[in-house]
Amino acid sequence: MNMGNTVQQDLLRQVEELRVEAQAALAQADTAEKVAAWHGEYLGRKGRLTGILRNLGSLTPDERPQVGKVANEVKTALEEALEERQAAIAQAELEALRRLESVDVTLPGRLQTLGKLHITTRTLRDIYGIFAEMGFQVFDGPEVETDEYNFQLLNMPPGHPARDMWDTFYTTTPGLLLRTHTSPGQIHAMRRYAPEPIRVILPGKCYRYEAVDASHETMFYQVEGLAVGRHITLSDLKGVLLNFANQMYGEGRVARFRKSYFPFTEPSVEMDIDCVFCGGKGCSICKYTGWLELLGAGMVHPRVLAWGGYDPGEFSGFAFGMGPDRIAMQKYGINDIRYFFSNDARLLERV
Ligand code: FA5
Repeated sequence: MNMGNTVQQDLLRQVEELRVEAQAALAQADTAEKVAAWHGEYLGRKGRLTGILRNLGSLTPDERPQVGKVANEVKTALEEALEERQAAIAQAELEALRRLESVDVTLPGRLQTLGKLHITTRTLRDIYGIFAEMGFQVFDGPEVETDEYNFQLLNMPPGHPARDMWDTFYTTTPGLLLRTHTSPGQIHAMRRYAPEPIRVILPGKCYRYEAVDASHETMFYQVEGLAVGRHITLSDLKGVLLNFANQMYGEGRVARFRKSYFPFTEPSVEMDIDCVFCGGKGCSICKYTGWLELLGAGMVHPRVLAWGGYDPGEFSGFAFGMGPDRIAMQKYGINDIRYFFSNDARLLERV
């Protein structure tokens, strides 16, 4: 064994030691930063493997290839190990991220708040259902009306004092206004179907120039009813409305009809039912009268029938108009109509 040989073996030993040490260190490097530092220390241009190979010059030309070969093998093996390590770290980082973002199925779920139909919408649907069974179809009329339909064709010519009861909001177009009631729909329906018999209900929004309080809004709903045919009498009106009250509020309702006045019906009545809260004994809801006001109604005025296209000598009809917001208030014990449009979802929980 000569000197060169000893140096050669020493270098081979150093390379082998480096391999073992580098592999152990790589196993400890658990982040991309530590792996990069590891690469710099062992395989970089100023790294330890390069440092060892700088001593190749002290070997004889015969000895160099063997050390060079072993060093290259170690370098390749370490580079492969590095790639594997990098891939493992990337995979682990991805897993950690996935765990962080994933759903923990053992956590209790968040309660979904389900929407509900508005109380007026529900009441309207109840009303449609009850009248559908009695053969009434739904007929839609416009919310923006002419003075002619809202007043004149309902027997209220310009200057008629009853117009004051139904004052409204006017558009900048003369003669065009927001309807104060659904009654103009009577004319639309009659003109559409005359001379056929009619049984319709006309639901929709109405507008009034009104002082707002617990039972009055400037925008509210009405449902109009209209039946036109031969031999229709006030008894038919009473029968239909009593049937409606029994279905809407429960069987056994007592109704009372008071004489009233509407320019478009003759005779005119107001219908009350016994208070659904106290059974007629008297309470704060019925203002201690035992009665709840339900709607206005009457026999269609002969002039209105004629303007609708029917011969009043041959045809007769009844009409009524009710306020579904007020009906909902009575039915569900809500004491202020302003809740209906105040956007407070707690109102919906009360039904
Ligand atoms: C009328 O509007 C008549 N057109 C009803 C009618 C139709 C009579 C057909 C005869 C034949 P009245 O102004 O009373 O009548 O209104 C009818 C219903 O609408 C009332 O009973 C009430 O329930 C509702 N209502 C009226 N004004 C308001 C308001 N400001 N806020 C909420 N509801 C209202």
